[in-house]
Amino acid sequence: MRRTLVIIKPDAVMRGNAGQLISRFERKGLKIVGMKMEQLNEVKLNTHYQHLKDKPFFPELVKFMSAIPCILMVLEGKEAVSVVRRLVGTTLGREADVGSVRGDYSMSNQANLIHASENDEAAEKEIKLFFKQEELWNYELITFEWIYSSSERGK
Ligand code: IDP
Ligand code: MG
Repeated sequence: MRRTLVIIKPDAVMRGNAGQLISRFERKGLKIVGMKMEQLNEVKLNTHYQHLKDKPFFPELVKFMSAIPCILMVLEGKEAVSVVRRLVGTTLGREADVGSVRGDYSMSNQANLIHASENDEAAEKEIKLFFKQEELWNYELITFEWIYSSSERGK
């Protein structure tokens, strides 16, 4: 099983979409192992969006992401990183596949409701950046028995 970081961005919180978005992850069969609300500061956003620092839209992105609190989640499942990226859809909401979060809710290249880690390496770094060890919960999700085959669960 793998873990990935999801941020429900300020636009989704402000538009009242958080519950519906959390539901999408639950109904897919992902396990919530961490969840909290936090207003992200510039220091953390500089680290998180390091790869975009030289882009002209970077200052606007930081302003948007720090405007109000976000909801941060860590989700667990088999190949969780790529599964969640597909559920979220491509960056530009206007062109994202219908059925994906961005395809269903977004018209924008910035206000696209959700951040999801891009690969396993990024997920590990991002989870460390936003969550303390004691904020990640180890519990058995008994529905996994009905979500996966026994060989997929490694049992
Ligand atoms: P991703 O969120 O799909 O992984 P990235 O390229 O990593 O996309 O960009 C991070 C975030 O920066 C995007 O989700 C979006 O909010 C914002 N962003 C990306 N490209 C643009 C742009 O061209 N204009 C404004 N904001 C952008
Ligand atoms: Mg990205």
